[in-house]
Amino acid sequence: MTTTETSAGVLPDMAEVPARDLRVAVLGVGMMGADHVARLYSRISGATVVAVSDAFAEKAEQVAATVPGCRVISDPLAAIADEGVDAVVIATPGQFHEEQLLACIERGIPVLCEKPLTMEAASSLAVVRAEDAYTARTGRQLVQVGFMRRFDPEYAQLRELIASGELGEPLVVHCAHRNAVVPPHFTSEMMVNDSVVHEVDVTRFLLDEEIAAVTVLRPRATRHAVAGQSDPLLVLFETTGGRMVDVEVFVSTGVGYEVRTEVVGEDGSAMIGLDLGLVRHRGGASGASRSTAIAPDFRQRFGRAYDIELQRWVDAARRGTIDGPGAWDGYAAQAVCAAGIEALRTGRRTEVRLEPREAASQEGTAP
Ligand code: ISE
Repeated sequence: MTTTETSAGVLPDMAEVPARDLRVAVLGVGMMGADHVARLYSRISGATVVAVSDAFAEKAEQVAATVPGCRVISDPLAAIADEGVDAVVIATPGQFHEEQLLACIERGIPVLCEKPLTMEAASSLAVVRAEDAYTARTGRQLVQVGFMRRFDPEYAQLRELIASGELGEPLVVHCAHRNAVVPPHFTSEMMVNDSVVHEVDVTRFLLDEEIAAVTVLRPRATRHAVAGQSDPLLVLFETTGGRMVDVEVFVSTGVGYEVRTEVVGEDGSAMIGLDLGLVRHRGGASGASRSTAIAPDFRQRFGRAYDIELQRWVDAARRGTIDGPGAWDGYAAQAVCAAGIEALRTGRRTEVRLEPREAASQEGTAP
């Protein structure tokens, strides 16, 4: 391996990709973590899952058994510190992310962290600053946040279309984010923090500017809403450039997973997420009908996005860096969600408090 002299000492050369696979530890193997393990094992090249960790030992054993040679390391911090681990995927509950991210930065290994980056804007900012210090010494970023929609081919196409100028200036964005069903503990706050957070990132990704203020309205609730929940919600973002984005978030539709985004510009509009795959025509006693399939949940709708996200992350991590939304993007999303929660509680328009960015390198890379 060649090396580079820096003020921090001698570092392996970034451009050099090691011949062996990236040895990955996956922390948290609930629905999302287990999905990442299966994907890394069966569809992604250049990586091997060498360890998993989970608060539920039985679950960890079960998932480890699906990958030859995979160990269970019950303490996630021990997994991060393990000499046999080159990179980490964090899919643990959000309250554990800060400590685990800081440990990855401390050890200098790349990490892909499922959203939220951390639970509050202040702790996300602490992660940004810790990584800033590492980047200043090495020129590398380590933290990538799992906003998978950026890797979805339709979102990528929409972003390119906006950037081409063909729509003129984008003025308004309409978003729908619908889940068929959510677990009984899913509160209205979670509708903002867990669901609308994706539209926060999509807005920043498509429009390339920050969100300045958030308003949340509560229409009449569905009779299927989880007890105490306001479902659906209408959320309005105002961006620093004066554009507006409305989001209908509706998490108990009983229908399927529907995520649509329409950008309206000065010279035209464009929409993604219509699920226009196979269109089927059927006859029947009550008349002929036409139908298309709707994805049941986000793992199907964004399956291709997860594949691209993980493959690109593995390729970058083998060079000791990231390729996608970074810690700053995770922090900015948390700051907007904090304003969203305040707006939900007070019913008032709430301004987003975003600290100044100190290191431009924290922006992550636009996929
Ligand atoms: C979940 O955590 C996700 O990230 C899904 O993309 C979103 O649709 C769902 O509402 C969230 O609970």
